[in-house]
Amino acid sequence: MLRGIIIRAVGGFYDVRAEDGTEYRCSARGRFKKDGTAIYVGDRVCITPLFGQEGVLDAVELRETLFPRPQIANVEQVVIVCAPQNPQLSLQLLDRLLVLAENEQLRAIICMNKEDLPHEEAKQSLRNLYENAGYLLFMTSAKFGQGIEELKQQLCGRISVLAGPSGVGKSSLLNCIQPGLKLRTGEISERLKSGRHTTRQVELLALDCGGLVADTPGFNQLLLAAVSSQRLPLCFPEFFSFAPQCRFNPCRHRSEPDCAVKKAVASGKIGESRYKNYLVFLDEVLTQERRY
Ligand SMILES: Nc1nc2c(ncn2[C@@H]2O[C@H](COP(=O)(O)OP(=O)(O)O)[C@@H](O)[C@H]2O)c(=O)[nH]1
Ligand SMILES: [Mg+2]
Ligand SMILES: [Zn+2]
Repeated sequence: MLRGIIIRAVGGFYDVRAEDGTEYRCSARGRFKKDGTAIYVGDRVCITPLFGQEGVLDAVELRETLFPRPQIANVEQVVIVCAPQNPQLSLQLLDRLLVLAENEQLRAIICMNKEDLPHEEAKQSLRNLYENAGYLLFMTSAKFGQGIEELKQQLCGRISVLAGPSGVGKSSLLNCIQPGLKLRTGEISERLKSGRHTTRQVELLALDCGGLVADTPGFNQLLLAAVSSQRLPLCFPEFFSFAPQCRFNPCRHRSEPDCAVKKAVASGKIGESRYKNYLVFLDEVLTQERRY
């Protein structure tokens, strides 16, 4: 018996990377199908090697987390990639991804790629908003190889997923971090793909420094479906130190009197765009809840 992690699912088979680094193509035991056991990329498993690089999946270990989109088990951190331009920086999309990560209690770090493009304004607002909220912020240029080592350090030994809009350079960054991956890059092919609704399989890529990372295709829309209105305020870490001073507990920080979070926004201690996006999301999740 060998322990390993499922890195890919292909046509009813599971590719498992064993602890010694060998990959095995495994079929699942019939009983998994019979008792309807869900098996995801990222699951830790036990396998029995057969001949060559083939094996049988014997057991699936208890899953710690399941990242919703794409579905990957046991992800520890989300690297949210953005760019100062091309595509234009969307703070709302960034906040949305941060909320999704926080809601799953995953570590989130932010990477502004395309540092070679004019970026002073974007960098300043990212610093003010997100370093204040306690997030690690990295500046990179996949084009010129800048900041790659620092970002790589964050990926080594962890299971991560790269998220962010199409065209910001996620695949390019991974190609820099791990030469030899040869991931397809380029906005045009990406757009065509999403236009044709081709689903790309998720895959965990192994890094030489240890650790696994999933590249994700772009998305058009990202709903906060799994987030409740009670949890939403807890997905904004910079609210934590103020919320206990609100008159109401729990407080939605919207129309409640004597709200310490609103006061902190007014005095500039909490970023205005963060708070504005919080209100947008609150509306969204309340509407969702009313529907059910
Ligand atoms: N100027 C600049 N262009 C980049 C950089 N990184 C990626 N690109 C380009 O941006 C486009 C999208 O890159 P890609 O890696 O496919 O983005 P993804 O959709 O996030 O995976 C490609 O044309 C890349 O060559 C960078 O650091 N600077
Ligand atoms: Mg890509
Ligand atoms: Zn409040």
